[in-house]
Amino acid sequence: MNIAIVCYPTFGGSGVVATELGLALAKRGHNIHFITYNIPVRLEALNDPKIHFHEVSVPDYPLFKYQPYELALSSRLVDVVRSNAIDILHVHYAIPHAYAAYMAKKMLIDIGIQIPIVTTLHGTDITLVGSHPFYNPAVTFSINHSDRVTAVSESLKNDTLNLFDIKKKIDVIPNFVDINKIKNKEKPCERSLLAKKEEKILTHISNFRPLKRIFDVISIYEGIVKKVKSKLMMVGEGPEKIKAIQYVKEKNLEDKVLFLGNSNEIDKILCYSDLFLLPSEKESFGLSALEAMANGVPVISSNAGGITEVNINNKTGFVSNIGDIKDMTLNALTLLKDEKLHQKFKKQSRIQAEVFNLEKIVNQYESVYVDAVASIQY
Ligand code: GMT
Repeated sequence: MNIAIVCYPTFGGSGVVATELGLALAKRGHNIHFITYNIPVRLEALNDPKIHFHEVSVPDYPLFKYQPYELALSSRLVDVVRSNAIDILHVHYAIPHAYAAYMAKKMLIDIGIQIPIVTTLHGTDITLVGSHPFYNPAVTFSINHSDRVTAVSESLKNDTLNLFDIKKKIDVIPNFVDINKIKNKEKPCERSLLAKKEEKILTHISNFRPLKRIFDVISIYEGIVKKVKSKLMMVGEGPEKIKAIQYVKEKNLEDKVLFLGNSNEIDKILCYSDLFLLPSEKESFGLSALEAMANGVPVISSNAGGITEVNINNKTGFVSNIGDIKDMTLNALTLLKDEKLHQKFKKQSRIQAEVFNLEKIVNQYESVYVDAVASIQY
């Protein structure tokens, strides 16, 4: 098939899922056309003849206070679909992608082309931004006018049904991880550059937005480091980072809390991590937690959204109420102080991650595509 994928090209989860999906589909022989405003961060394979990138540019015009990205995107979609005989348009993140796709679909009908749209809902497009009254009608409309709709967790599906007036069936297709890629990389982890032999390593990866509660991450670590020699790796970039660095300085923890910035080497960092911390306020799935588990890293998390569909309490880690720093600290200490239990949880994390192995999930997307193409009435 010729598949067009629209996503955000950033380090956020939806862009990562869209990119990894495109790469996996290309390996299966499909032609993949990414349409976005920058090359997606995990897209290293532009030399693969099956992968194509189409940039969306929005020319600056002084009359506009806000540049009309969705207008430029929908025009670009028309152009790419027409020139590349695209069979299916898969948009990740409803805002404004599903809306732009609907406009493109209508424009294409005018020139005799029928194209099915698959919309994948990722999280904040529903739970935070999309449900705002300013956007709600447009998001509801775009979802209801997609040919197929998928959500990355049961929790996100339920949130969507509760927050919008949805007439469309929503299929849950969870996020995925390439277990074989991780297994093939397995070799001794080079942790000596970051921590001493006797120190444990705790890791947090996110885009440092307020809903990730990165101050909870640091507070949990403050409780841990009093009892267990350890370091905290903070991976990512985002609005709360500067404040967090300042806080760490004030607490004299600069030599213990390392801010590593954005990284394309997540597996390398996770390979030497002992625990992963994810105390989010909202989290439709928690892809970073799944990536941690696939690397055998147990997760200490909140019970927000779909996290509990990934991190199984008392098996792959522990789950606490949002904001319950004390409980999360005690849970982390339980694992860090009991080597036998820690090893058991590491093994169970790897096993649970297999549920979300890439092959299985990509099959599900492929069958959604086949159905969507078949549903188009000529
Ligand atoms: O919050 C992020 O890290 C980015 C955000 C996005 O939309 O790009 O992530 C959402 O989608 C991810 C992939 O499906 C999920 O794993 C995250 O849980 C979800 N984030 C939230 O719901 C806050």
